[in-house]
Amino acid sequence: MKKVQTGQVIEFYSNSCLVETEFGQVSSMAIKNIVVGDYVELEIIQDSKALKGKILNILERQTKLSKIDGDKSKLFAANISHVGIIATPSPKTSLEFIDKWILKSKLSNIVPFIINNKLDLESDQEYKDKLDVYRKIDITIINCSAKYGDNINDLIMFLKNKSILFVGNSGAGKSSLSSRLIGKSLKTNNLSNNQGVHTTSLSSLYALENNTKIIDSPGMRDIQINNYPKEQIIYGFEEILNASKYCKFSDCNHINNEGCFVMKCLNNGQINQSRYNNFIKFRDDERYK
Ligand SMILES: Nc1nc2c(ncn2[C@@H]2O[C@H](COP(=O)(O)OP(=O)(O)OP(=O)(O)O)[C@@H](O)[C@H]2O)c(=O)[nH]1
Ligand SMILES: [Mg+2]
Ligand SMILES: [Zn+2]
Repeated sequence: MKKVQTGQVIEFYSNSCLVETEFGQVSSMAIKNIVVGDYVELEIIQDSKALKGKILNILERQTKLSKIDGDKSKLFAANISHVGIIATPSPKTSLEFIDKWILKSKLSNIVPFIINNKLDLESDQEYKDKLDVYRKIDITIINCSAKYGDNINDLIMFLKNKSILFVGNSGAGKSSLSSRLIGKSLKTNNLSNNQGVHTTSLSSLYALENNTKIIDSPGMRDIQINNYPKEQIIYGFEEILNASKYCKFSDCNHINNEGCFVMKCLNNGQINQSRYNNFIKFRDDERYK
């Protein structure tokens, strides 16, 4: 065995991490700024019992996702190709949550899609109609039930050759879905039992068949988007970006300028009201600055 190997970080703790290599999983000392999904070079140290690793360096990242911690931006996942936004009727996923993740993914060169989970629950028509908005703007939506397995095969086919980070509110079913796909039970956040909850507290990457990699992550109460410059917000709203090319003035604010094509599309229903509202809110509202 060569002393220096490459591998991918599948779990990360405060100062160590687990790296998947050709020779199995190697527990390693971490170096600064390592995150789940990173490809690393590591030196293998033959301990008396197990293989141990020492990470030497991080290979160039294809994509990065970061979150805001205080006033600093902190990386939390690397080399993701897709973000799977898990939407549920209960707990009810807000369209703001979905729009924020679409924005964040697009600005990170990652493809967002929606997993409409808990298909088995009686879901209200209003909720289904709400999600339909995204079908119209070319975001893939896959309906499934992580709990009962409905439609899981469609999801498996879609996930082929992709590296996916599952995001969703706590209780949306990220761990249930990961368990279903891995075929092994992970601790889930059982909302109704009284033996305590199992909210995920650590991101873990699992390599599956078909060159699929999934990351189960802790539920995020909120995601911050206030690190993005005002002019970039429109890139999370492709239908608005496309319409804006036909506005009379190139510096149109898309609110009350003469000849605004975005407003025209909003008024004739081609642009959805909630998408428009979130665009204006993320761009102009002080709470997002
Ligand atoms: N009815 C129904 N319940 C589901 C489905 N998927 C998950 N659940 C339930 O929802 C609860 C939460 O599921 P988890 O998988 O722990 O949710 P999570 O997104 O991992 O939650 P956090 O780790 O807290 O972020 C559990 O009680 C699951 O059994 C589903 O398709 N249908
Ligand atoms: Mg979980
Ligand atoms: Zn305009």
